[in-house]
Amino acid sequence: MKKLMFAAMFAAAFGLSAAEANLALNKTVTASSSQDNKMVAKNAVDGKTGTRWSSQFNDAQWIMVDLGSTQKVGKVVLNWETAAGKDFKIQVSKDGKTWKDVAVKKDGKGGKETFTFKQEDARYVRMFGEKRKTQFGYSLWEFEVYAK
Ligand SMILES: [Ca+2]
Repeated sequence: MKKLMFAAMFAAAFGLSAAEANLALNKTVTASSSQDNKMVAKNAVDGKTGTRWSSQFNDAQWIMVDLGSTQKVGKVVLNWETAAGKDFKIQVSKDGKTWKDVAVKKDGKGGKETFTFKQEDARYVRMFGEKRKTQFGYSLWEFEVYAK
C-alpha cells in the first residue's frame, strides 16, 4: 500500500515537471552564423548558463531550434549575454519555411526576457534578429521554449 502511494506521488511530481519542461533543451539548433568555433549554436540549448552562442557582428542574424516534432508552444525565454538583440522577432513554424510572428520586440533591454503568447503548433522556433544592442553580435546564454 505504501509503495502504491509513493508511486502516485512520484507520478504527480513527474507530471508537474514535464509540463514545465524546456522543449528546446539539447535539441537540434542552427544559426545564421557563429562568432567562432567555440560560441556555436548548440551552446544556447545545452541548459548551461555559462556557455553561449554568439553570431557574427552584424544585424541580420537568427537562431532556430528544431523541437524534433510538432508541439504546443506558448512561451519563449531568452537569456541574453551583454551582446543582446535590440529589435527582433520570435517566430514559429511547422515546416521551417513559413514563419509566424508570435512576439515582436522593439528597443529590447537584454537580460532575461520572457515572451508568452497564444499557444501555437510548432516544430521550429527562432529568434530573428533585426537590430543589435551593441557593436557585437547576438549572444544567448540560453534559448528556452515552453508549452506555456
Ligand atoms: Ca548555454
